[in-house]
Amino acid sequence: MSVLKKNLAQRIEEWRPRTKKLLKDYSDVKISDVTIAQALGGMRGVKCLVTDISYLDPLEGIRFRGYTIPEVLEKLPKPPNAEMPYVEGFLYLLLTGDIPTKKEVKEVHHEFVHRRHVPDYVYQVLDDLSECHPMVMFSAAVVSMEKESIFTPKYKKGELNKMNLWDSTFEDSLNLLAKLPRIATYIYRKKYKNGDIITGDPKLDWGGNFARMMGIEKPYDDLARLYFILHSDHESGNVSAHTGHLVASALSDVYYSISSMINGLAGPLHGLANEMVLRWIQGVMKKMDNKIPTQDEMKDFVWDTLNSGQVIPGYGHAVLRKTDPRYTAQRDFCLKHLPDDPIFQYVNVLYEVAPDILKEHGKAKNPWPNVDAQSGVIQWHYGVKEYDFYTVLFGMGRSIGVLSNIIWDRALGYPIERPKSLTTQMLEELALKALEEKVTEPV
Ligand code: HAX
Repeated sequence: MSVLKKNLAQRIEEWRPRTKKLLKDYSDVKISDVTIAQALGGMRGVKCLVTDISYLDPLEGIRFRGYTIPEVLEKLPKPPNAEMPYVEGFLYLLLTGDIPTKKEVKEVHHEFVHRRHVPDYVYQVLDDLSECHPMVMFSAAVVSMEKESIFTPKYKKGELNKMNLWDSTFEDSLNLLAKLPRIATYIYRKKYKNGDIITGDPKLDWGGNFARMMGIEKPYDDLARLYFILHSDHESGNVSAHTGHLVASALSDVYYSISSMINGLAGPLHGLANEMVLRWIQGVMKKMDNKIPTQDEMKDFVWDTLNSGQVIPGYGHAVLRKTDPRYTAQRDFCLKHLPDDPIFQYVNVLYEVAPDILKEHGKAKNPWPNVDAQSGVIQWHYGVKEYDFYTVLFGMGRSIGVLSNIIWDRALGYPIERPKSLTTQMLEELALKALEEKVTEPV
């Protein structure tokens, strides 16, 4: 058994009694009330999911296993001469909660190398779908590999029980993750580089090999590592993470679950926002004839968008109430590596004016930028100018977090998800009852 799997098994054994005790002794302790606004409003703020992989504080931003983004970037081992940590080490952290040693990271790397072969039929699927959106290709490639699942045949043979469900889920997850850099870069090179495919180098780490197969020079490898880490997880309630968790809760294997999570990520209010940001910025650039706008000029563009009933892409968030630290981490990367990039200048001017305008506009609860406001500009700078591909990159990163969650969901025996629906009439009756109770309250 690999070191990662052995340590994970130990953590699971240690953790299980905590979940069991909560269920046995405290199952009726209330953690949330649900209002009509929440039932009709996308369940905002309803506390009804549990994950220990990451936690999103509205004012502080994301912590992965208790570590902030700067802490993760500082503490995790890095490849030689690299600025950013190994994705392999980050996976180790998400799964076990421990900062791995370099030796442990190397072992995960070897696991990935050993599992990275992509079956021929996947290339056939990708070739056949090469006229489709890259997210369609990505999702289809993942689900086409369902027949590789180790979990599903074991389940059918009756070999799985609540104690060992996680084991074959772990195997499927590592097999899938190991193949993602090859699949994503094949999509990119097939679609946008005349099918000129670049072979991988097993000596390189997940992020480094991805950069190589994209055909992009340093420091794109560091950017890739940073990007995948930042996009991995944002606790469980966002559309992609929740979809992955939900589908997996029916014990669909991870190929089905990750394909579904990719489909959720494809929407413009979620993962596709990074593409929308760049489209918006470049629309402004065109109108400005590439001249960097003054703050006043940028204000006019922002108001024009708002007045036409559109959202400012890359701004706002359902949970966050400050500048997304994932935005800040990418901004720091830009300040170091591409401070003079013209699109980055636009992103900066937008940052200077948009929050105040959104506050004045008075609708968005969070006027600050999110992760997507900053990610497209870096891709563009390094030559990835095909917007449609950006969400595939997001999907690669998000797979790391969602798969870690699914493994733990299975380890802790989380059941099939099944919230309860009400009808509009029932809501009206509840509203009336609440009104009557208010009227008859003693003064
Ligand atoms: N520009 C203009 N209006 C905005 C806005 C923005 N950036 N963000 C929110 N609003 C509006 C909403 O459309 C909503 O208007 P209505 O009442 O007319 O429906 C109102 O403000 C209240 O919305 P909210 O409660 O602040 O935000 P939600 O939780 O409903 O939605 C979104 C969160 C991220 C979807 C939203 O802020 C948005 O559409 N932002 C732009 C798209 C974007 O950047 N998405 C990426 C988010 C991060 C992510 O998931 N990445 O994958």
